[in-house]
Amino acid sequence: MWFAAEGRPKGRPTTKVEPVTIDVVTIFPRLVEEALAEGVVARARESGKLDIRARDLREFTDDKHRSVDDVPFGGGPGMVMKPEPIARAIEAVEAERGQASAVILMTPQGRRFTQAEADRLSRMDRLIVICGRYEGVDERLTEMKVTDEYSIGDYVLTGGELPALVLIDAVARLVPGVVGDAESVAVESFSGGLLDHPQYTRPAVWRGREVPPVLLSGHHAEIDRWRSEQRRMRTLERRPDLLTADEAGASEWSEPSGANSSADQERSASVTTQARRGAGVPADKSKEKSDEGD
Ligand code: 4FV
Repeated sequence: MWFAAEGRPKGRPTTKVEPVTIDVVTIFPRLVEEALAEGVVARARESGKLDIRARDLREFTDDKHRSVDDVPFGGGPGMVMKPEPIARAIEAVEAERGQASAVILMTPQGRRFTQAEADRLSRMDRLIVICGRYEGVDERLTEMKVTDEYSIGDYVLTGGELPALVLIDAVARLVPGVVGDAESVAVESFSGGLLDHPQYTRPAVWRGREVPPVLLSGHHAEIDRWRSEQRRMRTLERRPDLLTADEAGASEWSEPSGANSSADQERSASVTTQARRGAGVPADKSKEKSDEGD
């Protein structure tokens, strides 16, 4: 249930009456509990903004070996997680908490988990997260019960617990009131689709290395300008895939007055060309110095 205080800008309500509930179905409940026992997420659990519980999958088995996996039909290496224990775990959680807003399976076959997805999930009331192990989960369970399959990256882990913890951490910090200063959640990497600007703190000179003077200038407009240029340049350089074609195209933003050294100008020119290539924008011949140097 959301409760938006009068007069607050539309958009993200500031307070939530009931806690966001997240139930994690796993064969290693202690691993999950340990990881959620420190820091911002632990404090949010104590303050009742988050109600996160690890559910031991073996409690939902009915054979004396409490088995959660079996051999794959069609043969092949490894084991597959049985559908019934997972289905019973989900149904038990929903009987206790009400129907889930989303039943999430962490798997390399899922769509890539992103900040936008974290934002979407953080607006929901009840999440159930299934942690796969072995070769994965029986497909019939996924078809019957799972609403969202997410991958945290194109590599294979030994289990879905760490991906589940990544998702929980990314979602939890977006729940209103979990991170003290909402401002820091509002402006950060990927919010606005760009990488973050470089950060500096005291001392102003560290081992002979200075902080960019603009940051010590007190000119907030100049500082904001420098930071947004840094965000754009870094994104062009490191993650042109994050930029839409015209953003990469429009990267020939006019040089800020003085904030950037000639080195920066040089870099941005070459960066622009690279990025245009990265973002699949045909190279602008006139700009490019041909290799023949004519
Ligand atoms: C994974 C990933 C991942 C695959 C086999 C668990 C493991 C085992 N999950 N993003 N990458 N899962 O590697 O989400 O079942």
